[in-house]
Amino acid sequence: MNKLSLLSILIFAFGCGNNTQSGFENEEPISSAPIATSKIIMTDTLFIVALGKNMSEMKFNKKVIRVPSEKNITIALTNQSTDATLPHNIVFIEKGHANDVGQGGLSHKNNAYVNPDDKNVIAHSPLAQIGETVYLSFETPEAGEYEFICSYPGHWGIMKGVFITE
Ligand SMILES: [Cu+2]
Repeated sequence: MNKLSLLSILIFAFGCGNNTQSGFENEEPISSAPIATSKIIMTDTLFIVALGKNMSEMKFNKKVIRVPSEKNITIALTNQSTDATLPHNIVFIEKGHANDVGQGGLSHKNNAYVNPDDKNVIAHSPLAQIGETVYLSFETPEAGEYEFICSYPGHWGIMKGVFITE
């Protein structure tokens, strides 16, 4: 392959990447509607966005994440915050344990503020800095109602939602 055709491929790939990014920007604003109205296929990726200019505005763009139970899924979390002091992650947890998980993660900065031994944590993403997208693949738990939070210090009381597997 000569250098020119390699360059063309790189430009093409970069162009596609930009198109994908603009798709994120067109995400609907926060809504109480479930993320999926029909069963998603196990190879599907769910795109979640963290938004907000400051700590009082920060939020996930979904209040409810509904997925099949006991399936491998991938979550893509994009941090669209505009404040560089607002890294975010997404942590799927047992219902009612947001405060336990958040407090327990405070001393685990090097593990995205999640205690790796916390039995109330189902799965968690890395931290996404502003403008970044991070990915998390995991097998969803048995059918039931769970929660999701951002475990970054001070965020879990505000950045949270319901995680339903069915
Ligand atoms: Cu956060």
